[in-house]
Amino acid sequence: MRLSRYFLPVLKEDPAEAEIISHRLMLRAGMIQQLSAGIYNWLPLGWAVLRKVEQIVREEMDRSGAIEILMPTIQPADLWIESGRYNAYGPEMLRIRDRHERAMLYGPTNEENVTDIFRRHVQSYRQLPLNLYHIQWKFRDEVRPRFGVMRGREFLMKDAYSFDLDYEGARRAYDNMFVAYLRTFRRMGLTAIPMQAESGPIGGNMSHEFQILASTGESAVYYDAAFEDIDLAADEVDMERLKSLYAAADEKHDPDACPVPAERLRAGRGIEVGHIFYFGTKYSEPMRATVAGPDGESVPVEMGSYGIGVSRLVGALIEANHDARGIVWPDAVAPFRVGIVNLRHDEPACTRLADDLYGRLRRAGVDVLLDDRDERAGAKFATMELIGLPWQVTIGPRGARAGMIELKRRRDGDMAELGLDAAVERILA
Ligand code: P5A
Repeated sequence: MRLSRYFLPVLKEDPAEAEIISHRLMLRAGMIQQLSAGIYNWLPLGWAVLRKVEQIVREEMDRSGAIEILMPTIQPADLWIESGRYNAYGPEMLRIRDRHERAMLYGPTNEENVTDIFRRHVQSYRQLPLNLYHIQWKFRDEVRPRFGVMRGREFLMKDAYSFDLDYEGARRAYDNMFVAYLRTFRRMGLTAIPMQAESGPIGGNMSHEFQILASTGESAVYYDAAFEDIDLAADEVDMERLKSLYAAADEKHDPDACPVPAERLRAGRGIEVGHIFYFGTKYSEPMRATVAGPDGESVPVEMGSYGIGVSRLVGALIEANHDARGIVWPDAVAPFRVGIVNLRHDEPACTRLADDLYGRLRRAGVDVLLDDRDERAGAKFATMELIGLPWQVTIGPRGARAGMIELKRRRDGDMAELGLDAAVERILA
């Protein structure tokens, strides 16, 4: 992409309304723009990151055996009356009437919707286990939307729903999602700490929150250092060990009763990016989602639901990856892998070299942003630092005449003067 043809409305000043760093940086880097409280436009750079995050979530869900569908954002109230949650959910739910005065709502979650799909199509235990997921916008009329996309009113969630014949099966489904979540966050370069949690309005009696570590996180967490090097590549992850590792939120952590030896206890700050629930027959019973078991007897199906805050993750990733000059994207979610700054677009040697490198990287399948604007060098560098692409290339008149460019790694500032071949090789490595 040529920056002269792109849409990147960066802000020079810190926006006054942003209280936390990720919100400030997302606004300044032209990633998002607020339309109404807690409701955001995703501009090209933000949308590019959101899509990358979404794709990693999707790939790990698919790998876990879950199957993607798409349920609508608008649901009929009837289903929620059937499950008994319509009144229980309260003012967080956006209630709507259509032209026929039928009660509708903008879905804050989809347990009822997916249970309805299930009961219409699945009758036998032989069709189990089943896990259906989608990635869809939700609306929750939060009392205090804040921190940008971290607590929005409209936000993108991945929500999966598992169906099993019995508790044992449901437990396996839960563990399977547990591991898929750790893999998902690790692929984004994040360390996620699973913690036992309250199940709130989703219900049930087994629930874990996944907190990713960031020094600016909302809540204090204490955890066993062993979380940092669990082998997630193995086909069979050791669930017993994984679940036995200690993790506790600030209010639950008791230094005197803590089972982890001091040298292995870590304290950090966390942001909740995922939440999983086992709730048995809470929805299947009132909604009559039953299957015939091996003995022919009809039983309500055992369920769980599993959420990841996809749009929240974009903010959380920035909280975990930034410095004084801007964002520092992990490779896996960077909107472009390389940014090229052509310092002198009026100098043929510079422009030729910039175009050459741009073309070669694109042909190799690399996303590149080329700053070909007629701007001061200082402004170009500031923009590149702010948007935090993993590799920065600077092309100036002196080097260009010798066919040399300067390659810098955003994360550690490591710098090298290289010819084109060597630069391309380093970037592709
Ligand atoms: C699980 C999937 C559920 O809704 N039903 C379907 C269950 N769980 S949850 O914990 O309420 O939400 C799942 C994740 O969504 C993110 N999230 C939000 N992100 C941005 N703004 C919000 N207002 C918001 N509310 C929830 C969180 O990451 C949460 O873990």
